[in-house]
Order: sequence, then structure tokens, then C-alpha cells
Amino acid sequence: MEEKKGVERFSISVEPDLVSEFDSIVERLKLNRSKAIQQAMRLFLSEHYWSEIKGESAGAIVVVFDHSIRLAEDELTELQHSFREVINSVLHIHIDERNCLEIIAVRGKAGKVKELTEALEKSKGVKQIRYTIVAIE
Ligand code: NI
Repeated sequence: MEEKKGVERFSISVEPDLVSEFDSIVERLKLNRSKAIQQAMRLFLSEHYWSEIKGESAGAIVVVFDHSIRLAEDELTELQHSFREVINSVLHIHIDERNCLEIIAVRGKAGKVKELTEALEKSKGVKQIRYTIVAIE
């Protein structure tokens, strides 16, 4: 690693397909690789920081699931009941005949919220999960 004018240079190894996909978005956004990598690193830090803390956190979890899969909705409801200490509210949207989207508002111990995100990831019928959680110490 070489230090230069308050910035640090480092090299990384990346699959060529990922690099070309990355570069095309970087070009479209009129950024450069360094700026884009810095944004990605900040996003990575904000996505992981909250789950490392011991204190309180709050945010929203968005889950897309297929309710036509047997017991998927039951499992999700049961899971949410067992995490009621950190779930403040849930908004359910019927996307189409099969798919539903739920926005789960959470507030509580970061460790417990992390447990919930992990359990949702493993839950039956869940296709996608995204979350924005912040530390609120
Ligand atoms: Ni629905």
C-alpha cells in the first residue's frame, strides 16, 4: 500500500465480468472507479456497522415472498410474532397473484434485529430481503 496526499492506494482482485459491469455503471453515472469504490465502501460500512453495536437500532426491513408456497405466510407470521419485541409495525402489499411485499419497521437491540434479519433470510418463500437499519444509541 502506498500513501499519497491523504489518500491510500490499494489493489484488489476482481472477476472480469464484475469489473465490466461495474465500469459501465460508473461511466453512466459519470463517476470514476475511485469515487464509486468509496461510495460502495461507505455503503458496506453503514450496512454492517449497526449489527456490530451492543445498543439500540431502528429501521425498516423489506421482504418479498411468494405466498403461494405452502406455509410460507404462516411461517413468516409465526416468526414475526416471536420477534414482536423489536417489530413496531408491518405493512403488507399484495404485489401480484403470488408475491407479497412486507415492510417491517423495527426498533430494539441491534443483536435481536440482526437475529430477525437472519431468520427472515432463511424463511420459506422469501425471495428477497433488503434492510436499512441505523444505530440510535
Ligand atoms: Ni399478500
